[in-house]
Amino acid sequence: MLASPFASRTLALARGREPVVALTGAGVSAESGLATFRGADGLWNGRDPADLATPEAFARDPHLVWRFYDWRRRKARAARPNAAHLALAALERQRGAMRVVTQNVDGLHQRAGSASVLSLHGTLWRLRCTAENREFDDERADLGVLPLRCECGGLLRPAVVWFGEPLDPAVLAEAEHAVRTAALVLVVGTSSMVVPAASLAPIARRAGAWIVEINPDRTPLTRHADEHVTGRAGDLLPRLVAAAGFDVEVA
Ligand code: BV8
Repeated sequence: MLASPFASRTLALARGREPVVALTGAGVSAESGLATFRGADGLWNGRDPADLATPEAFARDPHLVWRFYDWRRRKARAARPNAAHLALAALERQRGAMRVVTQNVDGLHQRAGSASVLSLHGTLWRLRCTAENREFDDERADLGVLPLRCECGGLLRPAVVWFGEPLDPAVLAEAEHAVRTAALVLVVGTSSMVVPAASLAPIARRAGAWIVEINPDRTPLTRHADEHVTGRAGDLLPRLVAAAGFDVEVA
């Protein structure tokens, strides 16, 4: 077996019984073919995705925003969980005492079998009626006429957290509790630029957690991490899980 690129303390904690949290971002889904948020064909229809993921954009042009989200749903449905998603699910299943806290809305952690996913920014697979403020699951492949409307006539929107919108306080409180009580926090595939998600790793570190960043690049978190392992999540996470003595599912 290849020597593990991970520090012995990382392996000891991964092998141990104390709680582990995996904080993930778009980079975990990159190897499933889903472009990262900043790299999200950054030229989606000539626009910056972040300019489309706002309530102002939706109020201005709900049809355009719905075309963006319909495109993202189609890409996410066609994608398959990759070795990174499967490795985290395998670790949770065999080790226990583990949570995935994700910024992603694609649903791939859940499809990989992770059972206790905290979705900080909601999901593509739920809709909200803007008139009734009612949410419901919707996994349809074909959404039909856009922008989507509720039977009540109100505009439907994706049940995701847009820029400028608050996160669900209960979800954020649960995520903060998870990182405060974790012994090991794996920060995987995120540029650590969007708050409050990016504040979770510093909270964990102040509470005494061992912070391991897995990313091909450096990020604003890198110099605060106890360990930065350079590389792809789909390569490194299975190696971490195997080096910690657990079986890894094949992608
Ligand atoms: C809020 C859901 C308050 C929708 C998303 C100025 C300064 C500081 C902060 C702000 C500011 N102006 C505004 C803010 C706040 C703002 C913010 O943080 N802005 C940023 C841009 C500065 N935050 C908010 O608005 C949040 N809300 O603050 O509310 C409030 C309180 C009360 C009342 C009213 C308001 C809400 C933020 C949530 C926005 N929604 N997504 C959707 O997805 O469509 S954000 C979206 O972008 C993602 O969810 C994610 O959070 C973010 C993208 O980040 P990443 O996931 O990290 O992806 P990225 O592409 O950036 O990086 C990918 C990484 O992977 C890279 O590092 C790359 O190297 C790596 N990688 C690539 N390949 C691989 C890999 N790693 C491993 N393996 C690979 N193979």
